[in-house]
Amino acid sequence: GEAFFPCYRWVQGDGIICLPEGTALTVSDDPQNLFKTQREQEVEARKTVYRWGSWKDGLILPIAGSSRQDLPRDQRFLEDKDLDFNFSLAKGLKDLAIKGTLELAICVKRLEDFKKVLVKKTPLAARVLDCWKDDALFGYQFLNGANPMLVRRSKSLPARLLLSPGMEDLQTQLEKELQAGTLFEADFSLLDGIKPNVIMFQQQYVAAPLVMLRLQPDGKLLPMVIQLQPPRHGSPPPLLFLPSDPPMAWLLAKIWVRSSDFQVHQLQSHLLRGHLVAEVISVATMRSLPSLHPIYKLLIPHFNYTMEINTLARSTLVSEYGIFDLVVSTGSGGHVDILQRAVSYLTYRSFCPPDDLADRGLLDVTSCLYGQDALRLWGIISRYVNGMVGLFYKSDEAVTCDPELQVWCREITEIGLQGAQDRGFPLCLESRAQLCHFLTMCIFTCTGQHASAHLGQLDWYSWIPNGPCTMRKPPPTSKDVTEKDVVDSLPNLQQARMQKTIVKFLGRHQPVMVALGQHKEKYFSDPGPQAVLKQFQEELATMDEEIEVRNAQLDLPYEYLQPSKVENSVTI
Ligand code: OYP
Ligand code: FE2
Repeated sequence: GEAFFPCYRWVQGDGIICLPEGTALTVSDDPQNLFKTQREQEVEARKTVYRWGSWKDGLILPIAGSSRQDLPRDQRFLEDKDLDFNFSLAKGLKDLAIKGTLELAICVKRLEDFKKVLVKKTPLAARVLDCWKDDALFGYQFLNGANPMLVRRSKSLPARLLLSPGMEDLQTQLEKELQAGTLFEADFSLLDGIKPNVIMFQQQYVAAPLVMLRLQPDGKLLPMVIQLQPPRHGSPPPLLFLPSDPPMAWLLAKIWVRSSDFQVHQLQSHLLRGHLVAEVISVATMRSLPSLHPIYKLLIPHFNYTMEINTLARSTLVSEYGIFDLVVSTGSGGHVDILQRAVSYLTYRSFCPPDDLADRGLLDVTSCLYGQDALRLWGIISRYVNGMVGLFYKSDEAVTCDPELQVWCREITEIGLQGAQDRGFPLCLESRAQLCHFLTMCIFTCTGQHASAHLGQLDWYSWIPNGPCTMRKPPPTSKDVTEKDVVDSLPNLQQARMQKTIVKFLGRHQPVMVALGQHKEKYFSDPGPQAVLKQFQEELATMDEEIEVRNAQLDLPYEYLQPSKVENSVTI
């Protein structure tokens, strides 16, 4: 979108001179304070237009306003985006209504019947349909699927994993992998105790599984055991499911994990860590930096449309009677509890892939393509940011002495993120290096972080049993499981259709899209910053080509951090 830039002017002789729009100045670049008042006025005016709102207690802050009409004019979708969004959504809902009435007679009796609600397939979605029962594809998704944010290398056997007598073999295998450093875990404890939804008078169910996996020398991650619920005091230890169990029992356990991953992925990784954190950075920047500021000019392309898409999500997706309440097992309040719990895991390190992957023991896992690509993209963004910061800050003191920059940083950490200094976020920036790290995190969050959580939806959730939005039976308490038990546990036809409609809508090709670093607006008129941007674009192009080549040689391509597919901001 076109950002609004007021004219900065000053009096010279008897004329008034206007600064060219693309001029970037920090406060100390203006020792005569020619623009001091204008800067202050612009920020004051912005603070009245961009006000923090509150959606739910205990969450990070959104922009004020409950509908898209309440948003500042500069933040609204332009006509092309608006038409595409409304039209695609209307078409999806219309198809849903028509099919819903034409096919009333259809019922789902076999797992195969879910093919009746299949989206036009991507190549990867076709593979999911063929191989979704394979343990290898189940394990693969933790590294390179829709949600690569949960799995971590085990440092010890998780306390919740109670191995009853008779499980000595498993115990030995787990310990062997642990010793070898090849034991991994995906723990969904975030969902423990979450109140499940009731949909059309029918109770839905939520579990909080733990999956232990082993990494093979060939890079495959394979499940060893699934525990669907944490142990309860006074109850017998929860059943453990094994690959050697009767196939339907093992399949149902894996489906429970996939449904849990759907919840954690959409709420924690996608909505909270992608959409809502990007919004905090956007609102804080609009509230604290004048348009003359170089960091404002650097960041502004990464905020386009974020406030409107998030306002839409709050008013239709996670609202009362919204999509979550209608068809998702954690809807009707549980989803808000999950978001609130997830806030305490918003650590600074977890937003910086070099730190996050180190903490999760994934740095040297070359089959984690998400991790490899995230590191590379982080590096490219970091060099871009370093180039820009180097042009405008000649010393660490220049950073510490930029009052606007310091207020901006504090606005993000303390206000927008509601006290994230307790989670390692900075309250002030003490050096150029700290500033660069923080800015890299900001840009990565608004681009790669969201892309890696958004772009997998169509591939992995088109086949409903691979990512069911709800479960209609409690987790199994015996290994005596039939196909009917599995089908009765999965979403019903209406729920499956709604999942298909929303996933198709969110995952469809975006006709109105600006790729990372490809914005056309010239926010800087000087050749210096323009050269730094050009270098950024060249590095992105190289990465893009190399991923293309790599993916052509792979059995399963990983595309979600390919620069030409990553949007320049969170817009969908
Ligand atoms: C906004 O039917 C957005 O009116 C998507 O969300 C869909 C709508 C409105 C239409 C709702 C309607 C944009 C942005 C976002 C996000 C993150 C969370 C995504 C969760 C997706 C859940 C899919 C649920 C399937 C059953
Ligand atoms: Fe998204």
